[in-house]
Amino acid sequence: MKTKIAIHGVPMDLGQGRRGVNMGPSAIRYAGMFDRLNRLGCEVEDFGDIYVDTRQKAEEDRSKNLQEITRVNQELAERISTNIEKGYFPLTIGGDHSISIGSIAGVSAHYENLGLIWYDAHGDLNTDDTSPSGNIHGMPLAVALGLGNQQLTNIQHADRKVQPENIVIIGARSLDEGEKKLIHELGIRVYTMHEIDHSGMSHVIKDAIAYLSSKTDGIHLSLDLDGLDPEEAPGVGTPVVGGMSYRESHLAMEMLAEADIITSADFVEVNPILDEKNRTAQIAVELMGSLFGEKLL
Ligand code: 6HN
Ligand code: MN
Ligand code: MN
Ligand code: MN
Repeated sequence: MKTKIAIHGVPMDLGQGRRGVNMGPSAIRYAGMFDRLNRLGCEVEDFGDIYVDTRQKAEEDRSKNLQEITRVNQELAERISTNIEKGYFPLTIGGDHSISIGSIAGVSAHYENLGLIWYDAHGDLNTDDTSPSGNIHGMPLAVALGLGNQQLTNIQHADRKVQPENIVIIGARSLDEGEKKLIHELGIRVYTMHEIDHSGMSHVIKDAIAYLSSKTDGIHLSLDLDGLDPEEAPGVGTPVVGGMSYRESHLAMEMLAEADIITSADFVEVNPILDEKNRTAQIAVELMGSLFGEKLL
């Protein structure tokens, strides 16, 4: 695992319908992110938050708040790209999942064959045409594949940022019809909750690592806290029952740390207004610890 970490906070709540997720970066910092990573021997630099203009205006686009989400993701992509050149591991904290558009765009130019682990209850594979909500946080994986609104797919460069065969989705249990269709058409590997229940997280992660590691030269982890069960991580805007447990999630992070394959990451969708005593932010920080090599003994 790389030890020089660049933190980018994105207080974004325009990609979904519930307020409060803009306070996610602050809650994650308050839960002790810096010290936790620092104690592990990482050299951590916090580059602060990217400004998000939340002034209300008349809706013009099918995808809600498209203009400001595009602008913020463009800026995030540039900051991440610059920091990769400086040798940093980019760790992005949100904010809703629309920020992964910029995060992946910033990372993608630095790898020939970027891999992607999407740890989420959802597929986030909607486009302008298939989205039931118009919320851009349901679209970032489609955008990474070069699908959907062109303003979003054109950030950094116009081509596909990630190839479908380099993607795994882990923990899915709420997929829209258009997303299911796309998964089948593109042959994206999805470990739904069924596979996790059936074979166990250990097997699933081993399989995902084997599937991705030989054909990729870098792997981005995009971790949506709603991948976890809302009983354990309640501070998320789109909770779905029957999710991955706290322990399973730690195991997943520990195995990824051991495999030493993750080259950038996002932790998103922490909503302190919906949380209980900052538990979900705390879990995010604990999972970061495991991802960067923290051990129980
Ligand atoms: N997330 N599939 C739903 C939609 O509106 O497109 C929910 C998306 C949730 C997105 O949790 O990052
Ligand atoms: Mn590229
Ligand atoms: Mn989700
Ligand atoms: Mn998501």
